[in-house]
Amino acid sequence: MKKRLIITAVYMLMAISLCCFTAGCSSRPQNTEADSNVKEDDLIVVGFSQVGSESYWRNMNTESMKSVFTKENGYRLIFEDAQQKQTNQITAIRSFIQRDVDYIVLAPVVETGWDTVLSEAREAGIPVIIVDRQVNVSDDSLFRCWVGSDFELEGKLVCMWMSKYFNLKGISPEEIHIADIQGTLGSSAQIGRTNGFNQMSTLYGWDVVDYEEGEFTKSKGKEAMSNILRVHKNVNVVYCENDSEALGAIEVLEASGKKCGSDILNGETMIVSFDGFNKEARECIADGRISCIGECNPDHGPRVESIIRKLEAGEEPEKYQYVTEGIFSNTPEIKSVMISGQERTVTVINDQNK
Ligand code: GZL
Repeated sequence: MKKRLIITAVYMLMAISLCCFTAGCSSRPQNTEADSNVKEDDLIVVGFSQVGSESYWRNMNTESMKSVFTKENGYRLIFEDAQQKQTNQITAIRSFIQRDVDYIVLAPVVETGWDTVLSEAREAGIPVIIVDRQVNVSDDSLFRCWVGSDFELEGKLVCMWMSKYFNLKGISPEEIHIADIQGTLGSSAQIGRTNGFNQMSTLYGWDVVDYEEGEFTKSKGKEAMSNILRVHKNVNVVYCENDSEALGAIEVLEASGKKCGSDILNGETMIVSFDGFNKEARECIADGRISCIGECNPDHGPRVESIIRKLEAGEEPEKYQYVTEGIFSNTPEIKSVMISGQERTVTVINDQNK
């Protein structure tokens, strides 16, 4: 009898704990199939087509997007790296359409060639947000809005800084022999920075000795610098359209026995650049090998997320949203630069804040 009672008690205890477990009495949160479906259904699905991973800037930009579009923030991010090929971006957008994402975010490698695939997204009723570089389309209703940099202004600001520096040091325009290592041809960043450079170098009367394509990469920047040095022995300023190119140019110049710095009247070669968040490039500012960097801010994740929040709330975001950016240099005497009525402060980079 006693044995049966014990067995009965054991069975009852087992029954109670089984009941408790299935009814969610356990301390562990229940993560049933149904719960996870509900959570997945609640997430906003964002398809992001990224240019590639060609530069330190691009990787920071990717990190910024990934750090915002997380499950904790209510998103499921589908990330596609295009390795700097537009065909890969078009394929990615079509896959986003097939998967019926809620939003498509595109960082376009170049400005043209987007009308057809963006029309397909519009037909599918999927809003498109353009980030960083711009698209040149026949109908700007093909995207809801764009957020990024004013690349032509970036170029003008860096050239204005150079002009102020040359005046400060008594260097006449005739003594300037400058080359432009361009970014990916046809990208907004290249188009804008080259346009700014062309307008200001003409205005100041600088001798532009060469243009070489650097594709925003260090390796192509090295190739471009070698090509320039082979033909133009008098080049004494190199305008690099991003930091990765500048680091490549410095490597080649130093290997050829040249010294990179601002003292061009004593044979140094001045390097200016764009981006400003690459640790190596900031060290080059602190040690004088890079004289000036036009800021190009990669932190677009929060900006794009704020746009999506507005769209989710039924609001219409501003069509073109420009990021305000400054200048980095190692010359404390130049505190700001003014262009087309816009003043930008110069942040001096040194060993303490590099
Ligand atoms: C600019 C961005 C450019 C960066 C480069 O917003 O498109 O592309 O300046 C990057 O570093 O490769």
